[in-house]
Amino acid sequence: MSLPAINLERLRSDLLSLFEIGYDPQTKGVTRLGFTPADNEAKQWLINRFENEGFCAHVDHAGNVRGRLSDEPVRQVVATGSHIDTVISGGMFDGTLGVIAGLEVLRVVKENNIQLQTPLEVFAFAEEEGRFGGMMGVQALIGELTPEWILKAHDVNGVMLEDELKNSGLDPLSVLDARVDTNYFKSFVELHIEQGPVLDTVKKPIGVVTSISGVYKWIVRLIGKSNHAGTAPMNMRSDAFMGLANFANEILRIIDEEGSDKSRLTVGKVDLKPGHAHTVPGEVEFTLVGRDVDADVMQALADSCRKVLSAIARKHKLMFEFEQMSWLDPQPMSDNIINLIQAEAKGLDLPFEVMPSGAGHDAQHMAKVTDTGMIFVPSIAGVSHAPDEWTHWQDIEKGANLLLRTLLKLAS
Ligand code: HGY
Ligand code: MN
Ligand code: MN
Ligand code: MN
Repeated sequence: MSLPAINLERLRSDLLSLFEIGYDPQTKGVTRLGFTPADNEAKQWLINRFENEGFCAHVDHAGNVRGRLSDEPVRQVVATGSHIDTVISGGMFDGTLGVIAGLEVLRVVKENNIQLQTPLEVFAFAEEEGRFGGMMGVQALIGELTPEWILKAHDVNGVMLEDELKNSGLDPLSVLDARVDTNYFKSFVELHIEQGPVLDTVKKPIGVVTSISGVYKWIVRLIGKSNHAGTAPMNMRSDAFMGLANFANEILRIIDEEGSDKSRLTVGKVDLKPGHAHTVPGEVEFTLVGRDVDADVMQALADSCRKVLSAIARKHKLMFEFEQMSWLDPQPMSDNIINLIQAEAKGLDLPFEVMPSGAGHDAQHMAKVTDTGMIFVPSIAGVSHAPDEWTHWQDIEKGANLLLRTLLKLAS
């Protein structure tokens, strides 16, 4: 009997439709920040898709969308999925591929009337991109959130998580009720684009992920003195921009001396205040995101950034402060899932690369509570978090079929 396979046309059609929600024809990118109207619209679209297929779906107290074949009570599930929230002006596949592939797996199970020992559940985890710091949806499921964090969390523009939850029809104080029992998850496998250049370089269609990079996110403030751009002598300024510029020039040295080839330091958003051409900026607020696959290296990077920023503040007569929005440790994947994915890839005659993930993923949290693995498909030229993020459809088909085979093995 031939083994069931995914239907690429259905997968493609769902990905293209979902891409329209939050799509900007100017930038050709999609923006669905966690708990914004576009994100909520995408969640409703997903629930409708599950229900149109005769499946059951709901949004839990933390804003995760969860879909299963039926709503009969279950003690344990084999889970899959990813996220449908995006960065600003993101691409078509980051997160959405894992969710839509999970929906397609449910369709294949139903149309082939496959009987499973353990039910499958597909998750679109809420707020994976860390608008408010961390990965809130999956962290709520595994019990990592506190009421204090929920009530104080805000985004880089000062928008409170609490308000966005209410605007999304969720009760901030019920978010913790999303927590599931520790043995609810039998295992979890996430299909995701690599978002980096490795698979495209080695020309292999599949990545088998061994570990996921850690990531910390700071909001840094350098506070000096606004002053007249014409009269203030250069040596009498407390110019916040010059402090940032000085730090920017130190980033590569910090990585050289404290980091590894997997280390990353990124300043993604900068706010100069007051922001007038004729005024020396008295304040700069910027995001600083540090990453590495090794926890000690990540800590060394953070310590060095703090030291360098303190020295720069003294040199430029500035005040330095920072807020740590999140610190997510690097996380190894489970050996048994890594081995299973490799075995199934061999069974499908798919060449694969065993590799770490430079990007963060929901799987790095799921791995704390259950056997977890990730399957990568190539990102062309390694581009992601940008409109020209792209993956060949035939690679998507290979990755989705490998996910199908792996989940069927885990659930049978
Ligand atoms: O930024 C990341 O690594 C992930 O996409 N949240
Ligand atoms: Mn992302
Ligand atoms: Mn992602
Ligand atoms: Mn991610």
